[in-house]
Amino acid sequence: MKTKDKGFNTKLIHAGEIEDHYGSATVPIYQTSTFKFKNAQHGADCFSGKSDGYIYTRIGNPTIRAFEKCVAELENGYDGIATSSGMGAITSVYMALLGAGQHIISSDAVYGPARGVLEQDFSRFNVEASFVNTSNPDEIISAIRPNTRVLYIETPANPTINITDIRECARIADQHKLLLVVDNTFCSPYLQKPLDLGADVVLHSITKFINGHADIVGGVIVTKEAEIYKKIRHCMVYMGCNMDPTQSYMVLRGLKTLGIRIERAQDNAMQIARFLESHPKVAWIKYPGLKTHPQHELAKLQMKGFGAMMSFGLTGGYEEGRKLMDNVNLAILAVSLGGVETLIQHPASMTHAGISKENKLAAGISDDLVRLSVGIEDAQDIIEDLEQALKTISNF
Ligand code: LCS
Repeated sequence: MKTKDKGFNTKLIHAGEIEDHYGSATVPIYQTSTFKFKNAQHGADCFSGKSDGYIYTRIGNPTIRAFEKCVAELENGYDGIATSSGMGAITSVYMALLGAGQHIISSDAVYGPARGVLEQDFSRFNVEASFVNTSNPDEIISAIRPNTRVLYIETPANPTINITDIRECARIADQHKLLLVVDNTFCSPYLQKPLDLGADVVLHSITKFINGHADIVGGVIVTKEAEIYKKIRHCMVYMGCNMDPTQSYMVLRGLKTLGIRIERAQDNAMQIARFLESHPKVAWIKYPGLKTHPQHELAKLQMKGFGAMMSFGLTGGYEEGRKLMDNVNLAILAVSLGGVETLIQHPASMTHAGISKENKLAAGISDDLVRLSVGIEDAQDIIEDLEQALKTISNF
């Protein structure tokens, strides 16, 4: 079925659908590593691109293609590339778009390993990286060098919930001939469409909202144009960062409910943010839906809703934050995010532990920061859980 002119929720259910031999209503799992050629000529045609037949699952597979096509439609892009993990997506993009002697500007607050791999690994190949507060366009402009090729942003950022103006970044990127890459994990295409706002590449850890059920790890990249798409696909295939057919099947299933999951999770998140905002033991809270968020107006402009992610600090600081996490019952103390279950974690000692204390502080990742990924349970139950856990800690 053609879904290009259909609504987002219809696309979630039908985009990327394939017609298989048996008329299967859902996309089947083609759990095969390799595909039969009809004859030697067919094999040669598949390799030369004259035939679009499948060759080998690292290169392509019908279940994986269904997922890639679906997300490409959701992001209004040219085509999609599914990867083994979100980091597989990020490193494939870095590898494809950067070379020795070139420079990337990245948001300072990004998922820890997205920064760590540039600092510790790509640096060994003479790729230079600057980390700036991309919420301030002047900082981006000041960091541009003659060898800058890529502007990489995460918005809202993990875990500071800082928001970066995608349109403004696209304008800067255009002017300075940079490629703009946006990690859209915290929003999913339901809430934010970076390619429509001028980005060249959008990527996700599908481990989060896109799959939504905390049962698989994966990633996806969507590009605006064919040329960049080919470069990234080449790197992904040659580095072997491909998704597996069963992973693709799982995420196609999880994806179908993205719209209703996000609507409910962000409705819960707003109620929880209001509860935390007025609690005497909460020193500060960052949630895009609150007027106190410094980029609340920007969030209204570039996001369709405020999402389900928030961070907050306690008046008692680091130690009391840890105590809070030890005393929640319903919220699960775990890293990751974007699932149907509420998760709580402490980035300074967990997801962002690999970043130096100095860089963490400079990026706004304070020791007292607690991150909450709000699930789709009943809001009142989540609030009651946080309330009882907050009672166990001291108020300083
Ligand atoms: N981008 C963002 C914004 C992320 O939050 C993560 C993972 C990744 C990329 C990498 O994706 P992965 O390879 O794990 O699929 N974020 C995590 C987090 O906050 N806790 O655990 C993983």
